[in-house]
Amino acid sequence: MPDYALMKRCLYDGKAADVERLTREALAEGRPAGEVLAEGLIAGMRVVGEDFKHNVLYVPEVLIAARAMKAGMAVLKPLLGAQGAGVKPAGVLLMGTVKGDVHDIGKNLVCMMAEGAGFEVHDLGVDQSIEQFLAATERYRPDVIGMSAMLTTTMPYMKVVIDGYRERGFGHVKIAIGGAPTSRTYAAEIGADGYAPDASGAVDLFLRLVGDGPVGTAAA
Ligand code: B12
Repeated sequence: MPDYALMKRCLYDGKAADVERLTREALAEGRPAGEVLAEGLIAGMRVVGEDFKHNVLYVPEVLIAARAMKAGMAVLKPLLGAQGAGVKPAGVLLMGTVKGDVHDIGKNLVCMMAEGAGFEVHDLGVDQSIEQFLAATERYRPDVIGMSAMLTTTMPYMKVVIDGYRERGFGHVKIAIGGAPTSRTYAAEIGADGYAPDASGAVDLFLRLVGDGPVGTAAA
């Protein structure tokens, strides 16, 4: 059994090389990539989040921990992709964290899992304005837009994007939202087509939206 407690400790301490090594070792022991992600990396980041909330950790430490998490995620990425590859036909997904918000760990996980489920994913990155979402929509013609926000101060921008899409004739594109402060209720309130609380829920949601949608390219 991998030492997930040690992995969490190393992530907390920002030891990227150790997190990467422990991730590789857990995989070498035959543990599934999804388990290593959940029990090691996400669980470790949860502790970081709690201590950040209670002012035990500050922004620099959280950034260093986030870098360690990314080192582990880089090892898992091809596997999370491979596990779903070819299993289900999917559509084109455009993902971005909204304007004013630089949190990208959750968004990146969603992108990885969606790629794994066979989506063609275009990741815009963080701090994305309505203009950037629209320009990328014209370029990539996505079936689904996925917006992420981690701050109560940036989540209202999701409505700005949704209203912008409806006003500019992109009303047919399905819009999904996610991120810690958002919810199903909030999605309904701002006119989004769906919400999911985590990366695997996000993939189910995208598949459903693509399957149901008028521009869907595949039946889920
Ligand atoms: C890491 C982190 C940072 C890092 C970000 C590094 C990075 N590259 O992402 C840094 C240090 C930069 C940072 C900065 C700040 N942060 Co911060 N941060 C966090 C922390 C600790 C973890 C977030 C995280 O990565 N979680 C792990 C991932 C896996 O979870 P997730 O993001 O929720 O994503 C999952 C789901 O939400 C969902 N999902 C996500 N996106 C989407 C999209 C779609 C379409 C779908 C369907 C699903 C979906 O699936 C994901 C995977 O399962 C959280 C605390 C916490 N517990 O969440 C605070 C937190 C989000 N930060 C917070 C704050 C206040 C800030 C700052 C304002 C601090 C400051 N004073 O400067 C700045 C703001 C910077 C900015 N303008 O964005 C607050 C937000 C409070 C609020 N309610 O508004 C939190 C909650 C901490 C707290 N409790 O106070 N932060």
